[in-house]
Amino acid sequence: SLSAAEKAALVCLWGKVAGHADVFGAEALERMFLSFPQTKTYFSHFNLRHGSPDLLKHGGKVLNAIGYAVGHLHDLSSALSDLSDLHAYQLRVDMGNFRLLSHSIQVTMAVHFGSEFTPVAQSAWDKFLSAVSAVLVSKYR
Ligand code: ZNH
Repeated sequence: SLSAAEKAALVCLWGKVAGHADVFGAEALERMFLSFPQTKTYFSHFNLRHGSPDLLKHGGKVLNAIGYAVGHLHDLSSALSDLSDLHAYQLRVDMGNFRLLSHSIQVTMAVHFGSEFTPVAQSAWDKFLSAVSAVLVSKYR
């Protein structure tokens, strides 16, 4: 689980992302699609070009869900229960892809926050995004 310093790092950096969730989310998605092209197969109905409204809208949804999770660290499984149903029963995204998105989100933060994205902050985000991903795949069978 997360130390007090790690929780503080999550809350602090989320505070800086919050007003720009769509832009951060779109950048994370774009990085994921470019580095791991197989992830594009789930989004054949989207326009994936740089700056497209589809990317901004979906990026905002994904990052705002992550922000919601930052506010519910003590109870991630119930906070993310509906999203977990969606990913397990409807979307059936291959589990391996969650690591790829988590990585892309961390690279996006590193680029925007530079030295503020300290080793402690990065490891906190890495653990937290793994925990979020674990909930989202918890109903797979
Ligand atoms: Zn997911 C959707 C989140 C991962 C794919 N997602 C979604 C949404 C959200 C999310 C919020 C929306 C919902 C509604 O609308 O209701 N995701 C999320 C998160 C994560 C994820 C948080 C992690 C962390 N996903 C993922 C991955 C993938 C995906 C990895 C692949 C690659 N999603 C998806 C899809 C969708 C979603 C496909 C649907 C879209 C549309 O719109 O169509």
